[in-house]
Amino acid sequence: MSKEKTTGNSEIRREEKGSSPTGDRQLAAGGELHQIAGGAHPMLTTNQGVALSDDQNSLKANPHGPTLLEDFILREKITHFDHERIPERIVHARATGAHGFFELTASLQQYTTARILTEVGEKTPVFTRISTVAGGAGSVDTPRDVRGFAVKFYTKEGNWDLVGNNVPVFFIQDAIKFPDLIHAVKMEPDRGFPQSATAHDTFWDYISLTPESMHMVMWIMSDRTLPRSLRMIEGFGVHSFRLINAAGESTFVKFHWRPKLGLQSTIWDETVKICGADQDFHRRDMFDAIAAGNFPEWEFAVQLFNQEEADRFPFDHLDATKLIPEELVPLKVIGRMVLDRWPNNFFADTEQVAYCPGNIVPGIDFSNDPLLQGRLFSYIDTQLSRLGTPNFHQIPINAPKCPFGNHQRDGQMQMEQPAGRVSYEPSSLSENSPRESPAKGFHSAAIPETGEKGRIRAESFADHYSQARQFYLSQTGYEQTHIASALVFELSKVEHLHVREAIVGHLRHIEEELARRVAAGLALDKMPDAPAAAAPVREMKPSPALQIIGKMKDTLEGRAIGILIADGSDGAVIEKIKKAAIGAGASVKIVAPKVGGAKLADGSLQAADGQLAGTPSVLFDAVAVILSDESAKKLSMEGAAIDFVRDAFGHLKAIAVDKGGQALLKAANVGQDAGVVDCSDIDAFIAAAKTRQWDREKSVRILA
Ligand code: HDE
Repeated sequence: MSKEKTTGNSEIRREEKGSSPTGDRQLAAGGELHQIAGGAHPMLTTNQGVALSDDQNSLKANPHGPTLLEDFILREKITHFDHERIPERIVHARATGAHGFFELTASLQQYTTARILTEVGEKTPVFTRISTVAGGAGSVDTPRDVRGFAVKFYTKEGNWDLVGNNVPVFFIQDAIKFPDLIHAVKMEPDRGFPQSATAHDTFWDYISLTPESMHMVMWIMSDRTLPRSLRMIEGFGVHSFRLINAAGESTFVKFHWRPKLGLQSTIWDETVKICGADQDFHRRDMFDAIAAGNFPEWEFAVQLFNQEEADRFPFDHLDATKLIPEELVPLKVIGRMVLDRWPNNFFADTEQVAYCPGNIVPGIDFSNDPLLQGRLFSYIDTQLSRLGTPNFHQIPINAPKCPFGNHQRDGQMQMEQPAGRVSYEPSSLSENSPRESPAKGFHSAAIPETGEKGRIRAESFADHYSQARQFYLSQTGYEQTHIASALVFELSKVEHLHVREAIVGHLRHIEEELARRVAAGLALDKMPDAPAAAAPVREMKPSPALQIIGKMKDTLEGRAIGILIADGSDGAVIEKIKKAAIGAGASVKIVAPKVGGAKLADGSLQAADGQLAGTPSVLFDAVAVILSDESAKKLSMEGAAIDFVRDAFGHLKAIAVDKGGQALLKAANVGQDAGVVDCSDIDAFIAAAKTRQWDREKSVRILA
């Protein structure tokens, strides 16, 4: 190593001289074994396996001279870097993925031959990817948006992909409308904003002219689109599928995921602030939970029904803007999914995974839902453009874990080396080339199809408002208020008055009182006319299963509690709160003005998990504020401390305080109610922390 080249190298040189705990021989890229002189690290090589002597300096003609084109090491490294990104998904680009398993707990043998649904106790590996829809790959985790909920089951009979959402219905009834919907929701093409938001003109313009989306609009304006954690969302296969049994009989099925931690959402003001505090809020939450061994878990359930039952439903189950109320067809829990392993590499798995609703296994089949039918084409096509080759199934995350093989050959990035002369069938030249399996292979359900061909929408798809109304009327009063307020917020961002009015017109079919609240929130001077409805609005029985609040669990598991402390705080009180919160299943973080910690009343140092300015109360489900009088005084001059308690109160959270904490609340002008608890009453604090102080909301913000 010549002297003038050592700039920036000293660290590396030192490491290379260290002793090797793992032995000297390492497998370097390219598969060749290299001897490393006394080092603990594998040799750094080019992609051709050539060892690098210097990765800090490019090749120059002289110390101050030009860089030489001959530098193949520089060119290889930069070229690879230039090509690191692949086209991101046109939708669902931003996501969190994890490995895990599915375990069947009840057999569906009566209905299907699929082994994954009949072999009780079998654990099938899965990879699950939960996404937002509208934003790009680098967008934030917490916009108001639907969450994609895609599961790849690596079954013994091939891969089965259940590519669903956290909302059981969809915006549109026919796949041909999807590009328009997505163009309308994505950032507006002339200005390039807003990123991952529905609150803009083109989205609401499109919606106002698409009455079939009204049911979905109710769902997206509810707090379902503001999940507290990805571990606290439901998942739905959305479409009806078919199960086929050994006798060839078919039963319709809808698939559901139900979170073990129950449902929980944030509220809008909190969501906006979370976005500022931590853009990776959901990804980090999932990563931390898995790292801590708190594995996210869902129950898997089905709704089963036959054609005769379907004929009696007051809606068409092939219309993806409709759901089947649980009260009409109860859910049967048949298994569970546990996510217990974070990918080794985000790109390799979460980015390269290629789901396709067309990936199904023998014993499962499609329904005629026209949205599903269109999806069966779209996903393979999009993977070709994203991953660039028909061999994307060979990428480890996409490859089946059961034996597979056929006569498809060659193509870009072919990783296999099939031997022999035969790459076709039928053939008589090979003893062991793959053949059809009439008995075990995939069979489509033999469903007779009759009728006239045409670009037709079934008349049974015409009712666009009844289930939207049912959804709204099924909510608690708090949730109805949030829906109304969300509509006011979103439509207030819409510049075109006629679009605001058109939406309010639709709301009149859903519920007159909702339309009035939104019209008042927008200060419309007169109530817009409702558009003509294609079918009369039916009264349907409210379905409490559609609520979030009704599905919250009485637990602190998976929830987080923040304790704000400063110099002089009482260590015994902090310890007591911590113990009780952890005992109830919560994780606890200490927040202090300085990250190194605070000097407690007894002189000991309490380390902090987060610095106050970077750890606002929006990151917690409940907070405690334990302060000496002097620190309370100091912090009452600190905006971050004032915001900490004001936001906790404003976001309806339980707050435990000692005398100093109470003083900070007073300085922040924060009120008192049953959710503000003295720290001596730990039980009351824990009970209050398990819920939100819903009644408080009307005292902290103006709602529609
Ligand atoms: Fe998708 N959708 N979609 N979608 N979708 C994609 O495929 C499409 C629809 C869903 O984590 C794309 O690989 C069409 C409904 C999820 O990788 C694309 C239509 C539901 C994911 C595509 C729909 C979904 C996607 C983009 C109307 C819920 C993410 C990237 C017929 C049941 C999967 C990709 C992942 C992704 C097309 C409607 C869920 C372009 C044409 C309804 C969870 O192929």
